[in-house]
Amino acid sequence: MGTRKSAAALTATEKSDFVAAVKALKAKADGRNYDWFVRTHMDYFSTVDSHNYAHQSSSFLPWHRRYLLELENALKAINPAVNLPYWNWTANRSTTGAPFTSDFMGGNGSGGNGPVTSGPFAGSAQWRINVSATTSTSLRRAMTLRGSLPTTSDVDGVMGVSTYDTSPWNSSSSSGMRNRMEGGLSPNLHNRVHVWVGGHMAQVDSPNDPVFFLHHCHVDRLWSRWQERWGFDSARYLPGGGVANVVDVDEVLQPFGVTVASVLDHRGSYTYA
Ligand SMILES: [Cu+2]
Repeated sequence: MGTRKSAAALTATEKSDFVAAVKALKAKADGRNYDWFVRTHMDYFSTVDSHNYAHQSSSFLPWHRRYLLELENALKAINPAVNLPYWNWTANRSTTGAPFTSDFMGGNGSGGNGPVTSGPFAGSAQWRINVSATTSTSLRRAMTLRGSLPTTSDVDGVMGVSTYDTSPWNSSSSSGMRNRMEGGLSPNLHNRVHVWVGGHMAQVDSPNDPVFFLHHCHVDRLWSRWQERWGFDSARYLPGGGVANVVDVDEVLQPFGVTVASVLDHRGSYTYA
């Protein structure tokens, strides 16, 4: 059982262990290596078998929860001490503070939408982009050029919405927690962080930036906080069943082969500090 900590609270060893495990996963020749996770996110960006598994759908939160857990397990197979850290963007809002330090995720891109110039993921010799929507082979960021980071009061507002999701269960849902968390509805917690970081994070191949996993870990932590308040049970997830092309609580999340119901209570696998 792992404990996921804030990136701002990691020790020097925890940071270097995490970076080393991520790089070892990237260097793995085949199977579920780092680039498999990038490709899977791209493949599931749009509809697969008439279902929007990963985005603009009720299953946005459970799909990414399982996706993160599979990456964390792949990192643990390399180093069992590693846990996924989260980037609390309501508290850590600087382009030079945690997690964007030169001993961890590295800093901003140069110029407009340029290559990252500091840290362990700067330049294609250290971190080569292999699976991508664009031709750039080095990691890019464009922090602060567009949008803004959500505030604590934005988060508190979303935590207070007791209904998980509402019809039509997509980016047009005009009520419910999920669309406010994902981004189709104000205050838009998740999408705007992708846009704020920019570069690869603003593209379908966003997992090429390792900070993707820290961002989504925080989104998962917020869902967990919401579940603590409103319930981890299956009845709290909507839709409950019978809605065509929407992943309901008893349907399987592909490509992982597990049901939504099986990922709702994560406390047997990991907890948040
Ligand atoms: Cu995302």
